Amino acid sequence: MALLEILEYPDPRLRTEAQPIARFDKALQKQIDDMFETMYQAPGIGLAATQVNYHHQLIVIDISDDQKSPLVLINPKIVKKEGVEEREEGCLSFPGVYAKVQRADRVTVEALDRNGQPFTLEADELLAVCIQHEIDHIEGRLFVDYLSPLKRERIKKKLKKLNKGR
Ligand code: GNR
Ligand code: NI
Repeated sequence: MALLEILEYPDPRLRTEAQPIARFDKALQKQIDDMFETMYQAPGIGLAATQVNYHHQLIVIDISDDQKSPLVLINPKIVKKEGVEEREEGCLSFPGVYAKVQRADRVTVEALDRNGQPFTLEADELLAVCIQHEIDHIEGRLFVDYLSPLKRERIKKKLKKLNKGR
């Protein structure tokens, strides 16, 4: 397995729209394993392929405390959204940045698993937030897109300052 480099805002590659996955081969299995390793090491509760410069519709998630609930979503589609909830979000592509975002409170998502088998998942609370956050990534959207231009500008400046040190 291998750790992958996570792209950081404002890297323009984070705006790439991911392509659907059609081949469930060995290379895909390795990409999935490498993304889990990268997410657990970060640590994060989700990682979208876009964040590691792989522009295919692939998401890994694990919101458990013990790394025992890995979830793979390939070519995901949200088929139902209910309610509205505002929660604080973070993102591995925005180190140290947290902001409140309004999203659906419950979602139903259809996706393929790592073997290409279709499944449907109903999610609420943190898992629902995470699924929506990750699907945004593979469509080239970022959580700061929901903030005011002023807040977004402040975040951009903060990250620029942090990156000057390297
Ligand atoms: O690790 C993460 N935590 C998190 C917290 C609240 C809402 C969304 C997230 S996802 C984030 C990892 C990440 O950047 N995924 O794209
Ligand atoms: Ni993110």
